Amino acid sequence: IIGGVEISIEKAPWQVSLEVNGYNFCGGVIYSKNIIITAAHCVYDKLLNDLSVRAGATTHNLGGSVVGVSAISLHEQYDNIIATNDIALLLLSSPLRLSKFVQVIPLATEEPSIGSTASVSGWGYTNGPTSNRLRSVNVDIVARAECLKVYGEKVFIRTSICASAPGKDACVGDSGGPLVYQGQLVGIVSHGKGCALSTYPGVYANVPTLNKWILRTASVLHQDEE
Ligand code: 4AZ
Repeated sequence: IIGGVEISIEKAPWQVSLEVNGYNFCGGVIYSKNIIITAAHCVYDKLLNDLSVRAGATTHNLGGSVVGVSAISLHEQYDNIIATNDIALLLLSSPLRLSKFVQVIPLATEEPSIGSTASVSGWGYTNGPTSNRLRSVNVDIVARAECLKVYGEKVFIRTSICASAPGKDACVGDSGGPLVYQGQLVGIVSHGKGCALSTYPGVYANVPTLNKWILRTASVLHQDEE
């Protein structure tokens, strides 16, 4: 997170840390007590047995509760070269215990209007002294035409949404984490050219346009578990 502030997990209790061998490498979002939403590029090359999810922790790699992953569903149209449809669901091997620090977030069904201020959080690169604590920053929803112009129609598709603010952005390591507007999940950190470059907004998986995919895929995962 570039240009943000430290927050405690109670301010973003839907945020989780994805870990391999106890090491944080991406973020994720609590969809239900059994299902995490993340970026496909975070998990497409991972072995199930190596992956774990830490919930309820402010400091990455410390505290909260750690749970294993029993299944991964990648978006069928995820493109690992250009990161379109960069979304995946993880089925947890045991349910999360919800608390003040561990909460589900509802999905937005409509895109916020241009200029709406949303917030993004994570343990990623800060462009400053490294912090092990969760950080958050406010970014504004950018007009689709603007992102189409800079990223092109192959990369910036209907299921993408972008956001930016001067000196503020998500960055490496924040991928898979939440973009939140009015208490609802509107995006999943995906990619961008650099971080906080003035002409290149951050690109997110567009949750309102992926809503049906998330519901359908989650219901299949929930069934598989029974
Ligand atoms: C990354 O490499 C990454 N500025 C994530 C987000 C952004 C850029 C890169 C957005 O994981």
